[in-house]
Amino acid sequence: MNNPIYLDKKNYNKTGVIVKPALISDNDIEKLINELDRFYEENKEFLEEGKEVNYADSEKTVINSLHRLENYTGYFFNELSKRDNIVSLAEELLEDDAELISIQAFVKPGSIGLPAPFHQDNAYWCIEPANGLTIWIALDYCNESNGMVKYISGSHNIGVVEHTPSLAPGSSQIIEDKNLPEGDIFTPSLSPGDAAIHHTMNVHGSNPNKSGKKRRGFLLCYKGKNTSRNQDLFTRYQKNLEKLIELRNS
Ligand SMILES: O=C(O)CCC(=O)C(=O)O
Repeated sequence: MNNPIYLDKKNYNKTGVIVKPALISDNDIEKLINELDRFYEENKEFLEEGKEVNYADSEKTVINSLHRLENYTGYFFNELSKRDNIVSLAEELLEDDAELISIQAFVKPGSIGLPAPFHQDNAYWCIEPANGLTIWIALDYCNESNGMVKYISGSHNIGVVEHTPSLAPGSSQIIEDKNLPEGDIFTPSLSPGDAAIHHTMNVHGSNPNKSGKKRRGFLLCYKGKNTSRNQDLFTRYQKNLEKLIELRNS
């Protein structure tokens, strides 16, 4: 493990989410944006809709989210996922060595950016014990007005919440309103380069972006080394995803 850095871990343990200002620089942001564009241009013909890319418009011209970027190499985002201060931050919160589980980008466009219904990430990751986290890095000013992620404080401590299959692009499993846990809803206001970090069991989601401003987030997801994937649950999730994509396209 790398040297731990100071962080209000007590608060993270209580709420399941914490903000780390200025995690990456302006230069990093510019590079990331350019590299996400390059990635899309180089791979767009082969990307699987529903699994690797989701569009905000029916003409499929405006990207809403990119997933499974960890399966590609040679981009700046691979380098960033290994950067010392970022891995140390993950390790301090995980209290374990950090292993990258996925790289994603929710690059919600202005006016037509899609919502992400409430969910727990571990409904998708299926890791046991549920020791994982997402570092959500702002590439724009992000707040309630442009659909920043909202987190239910303390919800990572209540166990698995029932998820329902959903046709929402990028969110194949959601928590219906009637099953939402109680707790204060926290929507951080981030400047470009700041990060919001949430526990894999934290219930979170985001509203549509109806503002005229972009709301782009770059996500690095890590799990503790001492966790393993529950293959039965993961296979079930993947099969459900296939069925939902078929339904969505029919
Ligand atoms: O960025 C968003 O709007 C959604 C992010 C999300 O669902 C996640 O971090 O798991």
